[in-house]
Amino acid sequence: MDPRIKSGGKLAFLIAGALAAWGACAGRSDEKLMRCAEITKKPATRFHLVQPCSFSRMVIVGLTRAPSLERCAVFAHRKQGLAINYNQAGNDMASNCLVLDCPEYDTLLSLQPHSSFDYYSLYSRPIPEENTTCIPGVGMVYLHRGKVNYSEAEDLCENKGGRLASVVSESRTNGLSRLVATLGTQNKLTVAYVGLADTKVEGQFISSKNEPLRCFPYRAWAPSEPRHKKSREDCAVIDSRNSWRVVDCKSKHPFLCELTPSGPLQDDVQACYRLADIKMKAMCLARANYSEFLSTTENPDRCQELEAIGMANLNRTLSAEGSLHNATMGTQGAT
Ligand SMILES: [Ca+2]
Repeated sequence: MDPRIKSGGKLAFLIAGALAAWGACAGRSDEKLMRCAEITKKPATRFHLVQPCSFSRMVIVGLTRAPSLERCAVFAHRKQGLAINYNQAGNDMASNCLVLDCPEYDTLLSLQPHSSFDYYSLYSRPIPEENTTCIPGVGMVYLHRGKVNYSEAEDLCENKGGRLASVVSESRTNGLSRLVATLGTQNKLTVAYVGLADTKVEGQFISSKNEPLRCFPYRAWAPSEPRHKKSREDCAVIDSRNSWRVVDCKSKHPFLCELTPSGPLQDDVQACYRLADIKMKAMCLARANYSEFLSTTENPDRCQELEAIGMANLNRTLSAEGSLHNATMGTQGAT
């Protein structure tokens, strides 16, 4: 989470005012605007164990031999993968780190049982939403087809567990634009709100993650954009032809919401450890997708043991019933 500038203190108020005067504070809220160096240094998002003893058939975009899950995760981030099949006990020669372009997201039912691989994803919580799609290398994106104004779009997106989609690279812009194209017919230009606005300081565009656009080299403004004819033309839409445009923030459009990669809250895990019964504890941790317990890789028979107590199918069963979703959606907040 970005640190917030407290609104209560007079000193903080003066600092915030000074920052605004320098043209450095132009976010939607009072959240601190990120510096370019902070953006490049942001820690990579964690991969979470979603299903032990399972192998995903999503498209492999990279494979390597990795001595640890952490090294596999570093490799996966380099390949812009969103999920991993990982075999910690793999033999010395074979690739044991398979990077996937997208996570399993409709259900977990397309996972195959496997005696040595575990399936990890950046998105540990089930994503049941019908209008959510994977953009390979970018992330999970929810397209809201109903028309709302920009601030309604921000709120609805936040309620979905995300932020208005970032457009700061070519792969993002083109992937999002393809989704926008599904809103209309081939010859009709369609648009949707994305996370880019210059609400506070004219001409200084900020992403929904409080990242200044000037920190990124990529631009996709349509010809004669960004326009500033009216005072409220501060909010960006992406069109179905790979371009960004500025519109009146009160105008109503569909929007694109990028779901935040998610993991268990620390509190969930701590609550699980307070349970005395070993099976209850394992089930609790499986619900929280806590990897260290289930990925006890020193034990070569762990998959058979998990199968025997029904653990290997637990998430799958719960997910199919929708109860895992209910159990985990109450724990908002990403790691
Ligand atoms: Ca403007």
